[in-house]
Amino acid sequence: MSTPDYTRRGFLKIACLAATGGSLKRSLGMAYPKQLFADEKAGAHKPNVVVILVDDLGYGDLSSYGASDLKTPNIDSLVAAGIRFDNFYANCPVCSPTRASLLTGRYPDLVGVPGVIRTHPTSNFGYLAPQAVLLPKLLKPAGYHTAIIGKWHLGLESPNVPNERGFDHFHGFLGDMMDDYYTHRRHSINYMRLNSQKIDPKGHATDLFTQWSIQYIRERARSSQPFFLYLAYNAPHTPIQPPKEWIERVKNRDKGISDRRAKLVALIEHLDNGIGKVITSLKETGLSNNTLVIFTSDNGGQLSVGANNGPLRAGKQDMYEGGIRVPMCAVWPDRIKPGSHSNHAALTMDLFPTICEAAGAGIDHEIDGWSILPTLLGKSQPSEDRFLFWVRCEGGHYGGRAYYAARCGDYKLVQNDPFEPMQLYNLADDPQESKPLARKHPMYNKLFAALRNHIIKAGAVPWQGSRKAGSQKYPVKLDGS
Ligand SMILES: [Ca+2]
Repeated sequence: MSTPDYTRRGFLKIACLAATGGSLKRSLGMAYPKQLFADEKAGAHKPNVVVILVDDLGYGDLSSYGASDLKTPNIDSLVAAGIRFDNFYANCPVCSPTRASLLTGRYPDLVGVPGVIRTHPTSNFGYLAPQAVLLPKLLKPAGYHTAIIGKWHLGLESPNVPNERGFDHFHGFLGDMMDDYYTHRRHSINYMRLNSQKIDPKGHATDLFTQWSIQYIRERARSSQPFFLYLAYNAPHTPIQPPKEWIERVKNRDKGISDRRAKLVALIEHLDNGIGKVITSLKETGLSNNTLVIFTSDNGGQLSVGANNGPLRAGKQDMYEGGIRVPMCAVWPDRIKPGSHSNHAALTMDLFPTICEAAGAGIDHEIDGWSILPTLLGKSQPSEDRFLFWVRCEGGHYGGRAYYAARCGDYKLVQNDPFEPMQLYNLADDPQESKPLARKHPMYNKLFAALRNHIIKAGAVPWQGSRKAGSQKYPVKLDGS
C-alpha cells in the first residue's frame, strides 16, 4: 500500500508543531481524514484492530527478545509475522498511567492519572479526567464496534467505567490487580463485570480472558462491522500464580530452575498459550488477514518476582530502561512486512493516533502521541527530536511525591526516586545508565527545562477527582499516621 502524500505532510506538520512545543490540536484531524481507505480498491474495508496489552512483562521475558529459559512460541510467531520494535516504551513504569496513555493518546498526568488508581483513597494516585476522549469514542463514529476484555484499571465506579467511557462491550475487571487469579478478588471485593453486571466466573483469569476474547471474535465474525478489541491480560502481574500443570511442565523441562523463576516462567508460558488461542480464532474465522494486531506490555518486569528485563537496568517502578522499555510488535498481513524491525523510539501513547490512522478515525483535539503507522508500513518517518516525559506519583517510601524521566535523542534525564538528584545519561554511549554526565552538560538544562514545563502543564489537571459526595472523607489522617 502506498502512503498517501497528505499523511506524510500531516506527519511532518505534527512533528514540527511538537518539536516547537506547539499544540497538536486540529492538525491531527487534518492529518488523518476519516476516509483514509475509502479510495482503495473495491472490496477493501477497514481493518479490525486487536491490542494485546500484557501486565508487567519484562523486556527480556520472551524467547524472541532473548530469554533462554522460557518458551513463548505464540508471541514469537506474532513478532516474526510483523514488525518488532526494540525501542518501544511504556508511558510509565506502572499500570494505570500507561493504560491511560494508550486510551487517550496523552501523557498520563495530562489526563489525571500520574500514578496507580487504587481502591483506597490513601493509596490512590489517579482519577481519569472527565474531559479525556478515549479511543473507542473516536472509533465508534468511524464504524467500529469496541470491546475491552480483561483489566481496565482506570476507575472503579461510575462514570469512570468502560461502558461509560466509550466501550460497547466490557468483560473483565475494574481493579488494579487480583489478589488471586482464581477468586479474582481485590481487597475481598469482586470487581469482575460483564458490562455493568457483577459476575463471579470460575477459572484462572488468563483462561477466562482468552475464552471471552475468542467468544467475542467469533461473534464479531458474523458481522461486517469492523471491531476494536483491547485485550488486557493481568498476567504476568503478581501474584505469580500459574496453573499447577504449567509449573510442573517448566520444572520437568529445566531441573535447575529456581522455584521463583519457574513460577513466573509458567505464568508467562500459560499467557503465551492463551494469546496463541486468540490468534488462532482470528485465523479460523477468516479475520486475521484484515486485522491489525499490536502486542506490548504496560511496564517492565518486576525483579523481585524473578522477571528478566534483558540487558536493561532495573525494573517495574523504575525510571531506568528496565522499568519502561518493553517488547512491542505489530502484525497486519499484506501491510506490515513480516520479519521487519525498527529502532524508532515510540511510546504507548503513540498507539492512539496510529490506530486512529489505520482505522480512518479523525482526531480533532489535542493529543501528545504521534502516529507510527508510516514506520509500521515500512515507510520513511522522520527521526524524532521530540522531548519524551515519564512521571509517576506514589505513596510508600516515595512519600506521595512524583519522580521523573525525560528523553530527547540519546540523552535521558532520570530521577528514579523523589529523594535522588536528577542525573543525565547518554543511552547510546551508556545503555546501562551507569555513568552520569556532568550537570553542566547542555542537555541537562534542556531536558530539565522541558520537563519543568511539562510539570507546570500537568499541574492544571487534578488527579484526586471528585468522589461521590459523602462517600469519602478527607483521605489523609491529620495526625500523620
Ligand atoms: Ca503493570
